[in-house]
Amino acid sequence: MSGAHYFASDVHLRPDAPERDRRFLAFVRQLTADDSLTLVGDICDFWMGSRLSTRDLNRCPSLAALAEFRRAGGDLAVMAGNHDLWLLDYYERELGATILHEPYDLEVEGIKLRLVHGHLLGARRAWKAFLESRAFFRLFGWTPGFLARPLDRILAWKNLRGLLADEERHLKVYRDYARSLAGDRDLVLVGHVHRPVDEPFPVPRLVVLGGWQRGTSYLRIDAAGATFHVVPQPTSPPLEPA
Ligand SMILES: [Mn+2]
Repeated sequence: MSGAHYFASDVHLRPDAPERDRRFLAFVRQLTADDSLTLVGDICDFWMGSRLSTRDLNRCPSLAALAEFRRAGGDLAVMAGNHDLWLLDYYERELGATILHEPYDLEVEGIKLRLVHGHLLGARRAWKAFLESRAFFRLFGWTPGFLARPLDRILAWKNLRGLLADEERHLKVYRDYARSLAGDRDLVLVGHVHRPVDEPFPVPRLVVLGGWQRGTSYLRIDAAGATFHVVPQPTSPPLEPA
């Protein structure tokens, strides 16, 4: 019997967000060895990759559950986002994940999919591109904790100020991108923007997987088709930038 194929992105695991980790853990634990899970970027927040050791990462319950899912025979594939680009070696070596490079095309149950994280499609600001450089990654990793935490907050605040405009700008780019694939792809699957979106028309269908800060969202494909699941949290924590 063949299982289902699941897609999620932008969980943004971080040590100071244990509730997010618990929800992702519950999601990973309900998968069976017949299932496939494809993670479309930013499963870990920048903080995880730049400041935690491999041993610390392996202690994260939901990351350990991903490794367990893989060991049990589940199929795990990971695409990098702008936050976890530097964790690809970790995902491959410690979790046993297959690394996907964007844009990535696959066909599941007869549905032709295009996968991209979304930050490279042309809507991001130059200062954010610097934050994704190896130089900034190293710098942030070396910054003492008493400076790194306020810096992390300032960057989050600077991101938040333009959040809605930023989301709209990205969504417009995503829609144009999806339209450009008409006739070639059936479903364009994107992350990065933390708002879950499912626009079946015009074809191809555009699904923005959405962040896990304020809810749980994932796409599930089985023989019956592709279903987008969104479960908002009853209490909403503050918005967080992509
Ligand atoms: Mn992102």
